[in-house]
Amino acid sequence: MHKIVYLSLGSNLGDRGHNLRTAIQNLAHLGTIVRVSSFYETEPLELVSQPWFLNCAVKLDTEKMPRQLISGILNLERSLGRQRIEAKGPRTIDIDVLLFGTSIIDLPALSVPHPRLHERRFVLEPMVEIAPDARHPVLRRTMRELRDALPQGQKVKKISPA
Ligand code: PH2
Ligand code: MG
Ligand code: MG
Repeated sequence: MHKIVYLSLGSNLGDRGHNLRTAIQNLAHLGTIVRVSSFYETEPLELVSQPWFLNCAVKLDTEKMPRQLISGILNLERSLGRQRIEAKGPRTIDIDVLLFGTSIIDLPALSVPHPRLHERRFVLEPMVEIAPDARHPVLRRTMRELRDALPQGQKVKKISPA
C-alpha cells in the first residue's frame, strides 16, 4: 500500500546544506521523493541557545509500514553522524515524521501526527510551501490554517528556491 508521508528535516551542526541534501538522497531508499521544499534558515526553538538550523520538508511516497519507516530513518540519521547527547540539542541531522497518510500512530518510537508540528513555524512554513492543503488528522486544520494561527516570533527565512 502506498502512503504519502511528510517529513521535517533539520540540521544545525557541520555543513547544514550538505547534511540536508545527503539525507534527501538517502531517503530515496525508503520510497519515492515527490516534493522537497526550499531550505529555511530558522531560529532555534525550545532549546534556544544553540546554532540556527537549516530546515526543510519532504513529501515521500512509501510502501513501508510505520515501524519499518522509523527504523530506516533512525539508521539514516546514524549514518549521517547523528549523536544523541542532549535532547533537542545540536545535531547533524534530524528527520521527523509529521504525517503518515491520515493515520494516527502512537508507538514508543513514533507519534504521528508529530506532537509539536502545529507549534513550529520551522515546520509549518516549509509544509505550506509543498502541501498547504494537507490536513492535520487530529486538529482537522490544514497546514496553511495552522501556520496562519501561529503567534509571531520565531524567525524563519527562506534561503533557496524550491
Ligand atoms: N528541532 C528541535 C528543537 N528546536 N528549532 C529549529 N529552528 N529547528 C529544528 O529543527 C529544531 C528546533 C528538536 O528536534
Ligand atoms: Mg525533531
Ligand atoms: Mg527527531
